[in-house]
Amino acid sequence: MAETREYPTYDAIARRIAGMGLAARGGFHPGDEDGLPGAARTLVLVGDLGGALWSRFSSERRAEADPLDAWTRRVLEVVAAEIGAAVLYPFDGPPHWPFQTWAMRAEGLKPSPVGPLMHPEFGLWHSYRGALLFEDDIPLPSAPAVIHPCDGCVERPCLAACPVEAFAGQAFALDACIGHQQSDVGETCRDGGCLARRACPIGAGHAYAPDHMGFLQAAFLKTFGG
Ligand code: B12
Ligand code: SF4
Ligand code: SF4
Repeated sequence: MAETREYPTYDAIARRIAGMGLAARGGFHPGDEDGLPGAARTLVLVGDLGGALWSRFSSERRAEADPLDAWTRRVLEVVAAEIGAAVLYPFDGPPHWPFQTWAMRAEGLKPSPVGPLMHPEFGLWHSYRGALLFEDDIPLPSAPAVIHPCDGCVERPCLAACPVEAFAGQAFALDACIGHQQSDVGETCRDGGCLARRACPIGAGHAYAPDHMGFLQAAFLKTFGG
């Protein structure tokens, strides 16, 4: 007789990853059109809220290339094996898995004018670290009706804060941002984190710690700075 596996509940998944500083960020039941590998019937997003992963990552990080991504793979692979899931990562690719589209679907979030999705509590201080795929229908919480704070934000201080107006055009001006960060006057963005993100009042109390901000900017420059 074929072996049957009991799949975990959504709450059990959330509890299992919470100890790693990671959060279950909703999910959905994919169809063929999502082009996922295997026979995936449930996708659960895994992410960070307000830099909660930083302390656990800091104590477990190793001297290796892309340490946060490598740590993420280590911890999620262990969990996935335990609970019968496969894992997809936002940092694999290109082509990249559409994590922001998945997050809009799973949690009802919408993009801010500076790119990252806006979370009503954590503002711009959250991210995605993986997606767990299950070949079974796991009941999921429905995507909440989320208030989008940007809709009522008249002054939009995020847009005015960038010293090189990287958000003035149709697309994010990546070269201008990188050029500024690598220049003699780019220290504030480079070491303290993106000024546009820091100008947003929503979730400001959840802003990442200075060493976390500096780490992310350094990783960004390493990946995209040439
Ligand atoms: C390539 C990439 C970049 C590129 C290009 C970004 C872009 N906007 O295309 C660059 C280098 C510019 C970049 C920069 C940053 N990125 Co980036 N990036 C990615 C990455 C690896 C792939 C994106 C992608 O092409 N996906 C494939 C496409 C097909 O799918 P999709 O993303 O779901 O695309 C849809 C939606 O995103 C939506 N969409 C995206 N932006 C917007 C904006 C508006 C106004 C609207 C209406 C829709 C919309 O439209 C797309 C089509 O349906 C993702 C991780 C991932 N795998 O998604 C991170 C990711 C999007 N980045 C992220 C972050 C945090 C940043 C930075 C803030 C990094 C930093 N230094 O702090 C900056 C922000 C700059 C900016 N203003 O956009 C986070 C966003 C988290 C969040 N809260 O939403 C992600 C999800 C990584 C993660 N691990 O969490 N990034
Ligand atoms: S400053 Fe206003 S418009 Fe900009 S991200 Fe924050 S809430 Fe949205
Ligand atoms: S890091 Fe600095 S230069 Fe780049 S988008 Fe943010 S504010 Fe602008």
